[in-house]
Amino acid sequence: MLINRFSRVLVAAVVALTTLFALSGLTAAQEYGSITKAIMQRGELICGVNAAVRGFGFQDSSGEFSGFDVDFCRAVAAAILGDANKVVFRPLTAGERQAAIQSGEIDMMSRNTTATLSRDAAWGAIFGPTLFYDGAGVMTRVALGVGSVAELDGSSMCVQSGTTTETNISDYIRRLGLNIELVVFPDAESTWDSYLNGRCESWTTDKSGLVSYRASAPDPEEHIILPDTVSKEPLGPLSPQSDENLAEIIRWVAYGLMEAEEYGITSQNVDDFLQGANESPEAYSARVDPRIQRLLGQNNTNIGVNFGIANDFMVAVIKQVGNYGEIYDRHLTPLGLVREGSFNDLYTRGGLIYGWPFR
Ligand SMILES: N[C@@H](CCC(=O)N[C@@H](CS)C(=O)NCC(=O)O)C(=O)O
Repeated sequence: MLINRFSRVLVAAVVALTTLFALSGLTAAQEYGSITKAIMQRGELICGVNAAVRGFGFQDSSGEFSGFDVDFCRAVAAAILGDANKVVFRPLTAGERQAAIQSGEIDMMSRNTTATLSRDAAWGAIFGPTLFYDGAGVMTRVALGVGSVAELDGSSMCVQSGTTTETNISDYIRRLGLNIELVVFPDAESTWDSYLNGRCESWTTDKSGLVSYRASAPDPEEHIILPDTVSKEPLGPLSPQSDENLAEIIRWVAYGLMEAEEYGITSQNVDDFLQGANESPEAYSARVDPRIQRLLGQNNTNIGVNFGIANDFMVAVIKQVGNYGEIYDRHLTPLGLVREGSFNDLYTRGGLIYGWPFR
């Protein structure tokens, strides 16, 4: 009797679990990652972002976050939860990043963060694809009449702590045999204000950050960004290494945004590429490129189900957030960050933005 009841409970549990995996598209061997599961149960993605760099991650006076990196969090929320608005943004300074990713306080980070070997190892993170290829640079006052970092010999330079910039500029100064005093500040505002107030003759950060701050300066034309590129700064999202499921979702959202741009699929026209309710697979295949069918998870393709999310997750992402180019144009083009001819152009136009195939 007891054994009977026990086996009935066991059978019911097995049936329930099998149904759950069948519905989610995951097999028993690939259970949801713990963070992905928590995001689904909570109904919100907690994303660590910048609050101080216009165009990338910025919090306005009403508390709203916007920017290129912020939109990537929104894209991941659309992929996992079907709704780009289901994000809680956690503002992080440079020095707060490691603890935030290690403590589980955030699910992921999308905040002008450079992928490096030591961060990969020490932060316990998985870096996603590079979304913006950058390099550190130096800004100085036009009035100094300086044309390169070498000409700043004997002066002082403001830099923010907890950044790759801090170590990269030291290496660069040593390499050029210069005597430049580095003055270190804990956040972007104090670094920028100190430079503006004349504490340092120059300041250094990623060139994207320099462009962003210069655009908001009271007198932009009084500051120049020197031609030196101090380092490589591949900027992209990251997530804790304890959840490979989430890291895969992040990776494929990033590549999906790039593929969408490559195929000319935008937030405005994505519906034109979907299979009609009464459209046969043959008619649909004659009308829409099979690469696009897969990107959009149409016509019995196995796409999002591999990660336990909506098979057509890229439809929600593109509809609600746009493709890579739309996101770039919305936030970075207005800053004056010219995409054409840069590393951040699509590979079909000579850049490095190259989405892996949805096959
Ligand atoms: N990419 C570099 C630098 C990123 C960084 O934190 N840059 C500064 C200067 S633009 C910043 O965003 N500061 C904003 C803040 O700390 O509030 C890194 O990953 O270390």
